[in-house]
Amino acid sequence: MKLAIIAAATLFAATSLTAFADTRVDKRQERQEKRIEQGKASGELTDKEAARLEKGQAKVQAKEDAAKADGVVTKKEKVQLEKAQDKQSKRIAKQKNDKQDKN
Ligand SMILES: [Ca+2]
Ligand SMILES: [Ca+2]
Repeated sequence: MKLAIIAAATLFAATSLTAFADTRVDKRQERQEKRIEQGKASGELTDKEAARLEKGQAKVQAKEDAAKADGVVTKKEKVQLEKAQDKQSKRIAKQKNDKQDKN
């Protein structure tokens, strides 16, 4: 009986953690990572450009971690994260379409 309760509690904790991680912000973050990877592979991004963009990704991630640190991502924090991602998205697009290619 006790074990069942612990198991249920553990499952619940794991499920809510997954739900928490499964946010729009995370999905966008993942997509942006892929866009950078793709840009590296196609040569649209030079190593320098890619490194800079990766740094930007890390910054957004740090912002996300900070927003989550107190256990609540408020509406305001969400808006700020989206804004940071919008900016990052534009930077990726710009670097992929500028004249500096690897090839
Ligand atoms: Ca480029
Ligand atoms: Ca917060």
